[in-house]
Amino acid sequence: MTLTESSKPKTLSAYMSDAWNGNSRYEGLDVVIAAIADGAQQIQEKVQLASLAGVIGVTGEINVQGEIVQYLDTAASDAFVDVLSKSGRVAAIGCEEIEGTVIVGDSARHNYIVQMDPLDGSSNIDVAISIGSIFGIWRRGEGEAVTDDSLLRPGNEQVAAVYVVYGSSTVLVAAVENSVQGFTLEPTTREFALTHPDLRIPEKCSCYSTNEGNFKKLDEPTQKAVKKLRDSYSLRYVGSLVADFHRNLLKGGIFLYPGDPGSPDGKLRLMYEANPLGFVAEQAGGAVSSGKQRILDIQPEKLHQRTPLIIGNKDVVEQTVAIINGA
Ligand code: AFP
Repeated sequence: MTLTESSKPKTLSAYMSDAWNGNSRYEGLDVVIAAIADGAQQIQEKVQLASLAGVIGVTGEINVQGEIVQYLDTAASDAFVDVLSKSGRVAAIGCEEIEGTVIVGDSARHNYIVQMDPLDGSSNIDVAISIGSIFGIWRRGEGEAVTDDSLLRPGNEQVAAVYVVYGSSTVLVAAVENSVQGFTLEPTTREFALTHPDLRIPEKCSCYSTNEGNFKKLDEPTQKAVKKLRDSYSLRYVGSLVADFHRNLLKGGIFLYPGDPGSPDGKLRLMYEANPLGFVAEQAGGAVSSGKQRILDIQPEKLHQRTPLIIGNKDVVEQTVAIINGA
């Protein structure tokens, strides 16, 4: 099938320019998201090569499974720090792979703060399963000093969130207030094209996603909540948060990684997993909770802090949280 000029989907850059041009709230945001799209293309190529690395030994450095994972984690972190720094719009970056704050610049143009998980689900790399990258984006206050603490902002102050899934296709989802748009990488033009406009989580929840292997560790009310989900929905669990979340956003579903008495804060990270995906979920009509409160209202204390995460269809998240709290 040949697409005529008029039937071609909008590119990411055309979309951003049409949607945000002249809106001071999003001044320079297109540059930040274009940088993320650029980094994502670099990582997508490396992820595809990684599947070959174990078999044909692409380089001496990346011929063992663990080393491929480590190599790609570092490569993704370096690539995104590089493109975001060069964008000229980012003042500071927080990253799963980096202990402290990466301070980039403090001119008036450096008006965004970004928190990222550059390669989510990396233990799935060498088995050819979808993985991804996640970004939360905050505005830096006018004239605000850029310090190590610049990253400690609650999720409810995010102005945008982006994630990328490297799967059977490469998809970039970008959310701002009341708007979630999905773009697919077109391999011949190397452009992201608007394929999933105005995403809303479907009314009907069709599946639940959780690590069932952890069931015995859960406290009794959380076990009750999981049992209720088992009785109501199909189980779908990839083990890459970004891939599980993306499927649930498109098809309806709930993901939960609760805490347990041994690890009350669960496994997932507040700043670059729960907050950005929570922002996307809410803009798409869904909900996000730690089991105690809305994720986006948590005041962060540490860059790499963990949180239990319950995210997806609003009614099912609310029902699950109620059961966890003794209903
Ligand atoms: P890896 O990056 O170590 O693969 O962890 C992925 C992850 O942070 C998240 O993407 C998954 O949802 C979750 O962990 C899976 O954790 P379990 O393996 O404990 O189910």
